[in-house]
Amino acid sequence: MQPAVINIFEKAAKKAGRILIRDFGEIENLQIESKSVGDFVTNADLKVEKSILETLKYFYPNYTYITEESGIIKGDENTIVIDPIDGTSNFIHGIPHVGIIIAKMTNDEITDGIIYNPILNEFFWTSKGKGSWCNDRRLRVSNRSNLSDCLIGTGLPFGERIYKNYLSEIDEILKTTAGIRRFGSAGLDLAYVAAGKLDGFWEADLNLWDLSTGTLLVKEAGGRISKINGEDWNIDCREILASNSNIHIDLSEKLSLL
Ligand code: 2AM
Ligand code: CA
Repeated sequence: MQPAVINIFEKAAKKAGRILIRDFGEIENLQIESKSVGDFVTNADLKVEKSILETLKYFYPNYTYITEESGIIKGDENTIVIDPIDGTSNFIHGIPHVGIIIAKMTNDEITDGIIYNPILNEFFWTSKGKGSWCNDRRLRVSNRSNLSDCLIGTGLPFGERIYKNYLSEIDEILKTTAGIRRFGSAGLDLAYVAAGKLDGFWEADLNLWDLSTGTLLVKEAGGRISKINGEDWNIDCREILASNSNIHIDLSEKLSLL
């Protein structure tokens, strides 16, 4: 049974998802405004976020909202984090790997969240103690324990996000695993770890809205999250290492060798 907060998030995401689908179909007509190198904000991001906020504010008028496009809307201690389109570059290029992310946080802890890909009709949800789900299916991380069998997701940096060790990280992971995937939505990548499709995932230089729901999805599906060096993750961390638990220490060691 979905908790009430998830029902409300589902309502908001599915309504906004219709706007996203319509604009995805008309991608060529979108006016694109440049935010910074390689990062675009589209009309769709703004429209989708506006629609989500409209629905959520009806049910939770006094909450605090942290959003990618509208910034922070200050309210009480209950906080909702929103990413209207995670995978904006995919969206702009007509690649259907995108998600609407909504998460609830209390006392700096993520307690509930959803990621909805309206194009593939995949609705991921999770609540603390209630497991992780995609549509009607309960999710469980993979059971692989040899790195050499494992498929690992990451997000390659670009533009201003380039950092010193990224090529050596990739070199180390390519040499010791079954390969790397780079899908372009950190939220869905974490959902794929929860679903057992990816065995692990790491990325640096992210924001809370990218990571919010995904971190709880992984934990509730039996996986593990941490900083890349293995230290505890918290909502102020901009990086993530997620895995099926079995390979967590191995992965962290490979990525911290550098
Ligand atoms: P977005 O699509 O909502 O922007 C892909 O590597 C991941 O990084 C996505 O989750 C993407 O979220 C995020 N991302 C893209 N550009 C970024 C930037 N300039 N700074 C931080 N995160 C970014
Ligand atoms: Ca994002």
